[in-house]
Amino acid sequence: MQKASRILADTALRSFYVPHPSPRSPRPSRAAAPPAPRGRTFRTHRTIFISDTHLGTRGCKAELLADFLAHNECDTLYLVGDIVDGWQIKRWYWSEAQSRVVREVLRKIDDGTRVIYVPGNHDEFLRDYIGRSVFGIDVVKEAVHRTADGRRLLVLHGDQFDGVIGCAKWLAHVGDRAYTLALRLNDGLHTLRRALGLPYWSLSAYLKRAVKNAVEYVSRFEEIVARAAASRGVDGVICGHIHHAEMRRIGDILYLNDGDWVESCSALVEDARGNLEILRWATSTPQSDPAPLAAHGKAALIPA
Ligand SMILES: [Mn+2]
Repeated sequence: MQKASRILADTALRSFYVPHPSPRSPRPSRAAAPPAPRGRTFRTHRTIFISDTHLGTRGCKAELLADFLAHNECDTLYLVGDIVDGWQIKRWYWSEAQSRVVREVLRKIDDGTRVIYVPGNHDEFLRDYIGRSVFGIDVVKEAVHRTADGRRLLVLHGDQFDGVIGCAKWLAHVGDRAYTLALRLNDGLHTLRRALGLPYWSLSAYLKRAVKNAVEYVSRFEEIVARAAASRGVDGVICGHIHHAEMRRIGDILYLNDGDWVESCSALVEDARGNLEILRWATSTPQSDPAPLAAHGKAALIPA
């Protein structure tokens, strides 16, 4: 089931990734980037936040990530945890595209970008290096980012709240995509079970419960993180961990999640004036207005 949904997701992503010649090549030193997908342009941001890239696993959408890094420059790059997946060391997977991701980050450092790394749970081995600079990357436990318009945003990965959420994290990974697939499989499964003389069992009902639980997990995570930020007296919080990009106001706190590079291929960017925006690199639909998201963002996840 998980494999099937991954194949489906991969296929969906590939269909968006149409190789297209780059409109221009601004720097000769740029690492060998793949051709830009249709409509991609080079952009410069004040700050880029990415997390949950899970380098070292097959799940990492390294092609898209390297392409994103090649087309988006910034003064400061925050790596908000789960960048390298140390949990997969026994099933380590590395590809040319993943090397390209590393080269793009190092190239940014050479070009003057400050890189700040806030380790997560999958790369907790890097917590031994907190307070140090490793390959020109500053490793910190957490950070307070000040936006161009003066807001103070707490930057942390988010795994520190796992213990208090109270429902299983893996359920959060059963997304609506899996549910859509399940609806299609359900009919076939029903026919098969009937032919075998087995009673009716609804795969979609099973997954609907799982998805409902996932939605509950996500909103509880968001509320707990926002509450922690409020107690710290900051204006907002930027995190990752749950692979669910979001920008919404929770009470007085601006909650921002930069998403992931396993499923959604999303990043959070800040421009020179302090405007924040979620970029979705696979589909290229920017999300910059927090208001409508709060209204129907998660409700759409719950199947009727
Ligand atoms: Mn994590």
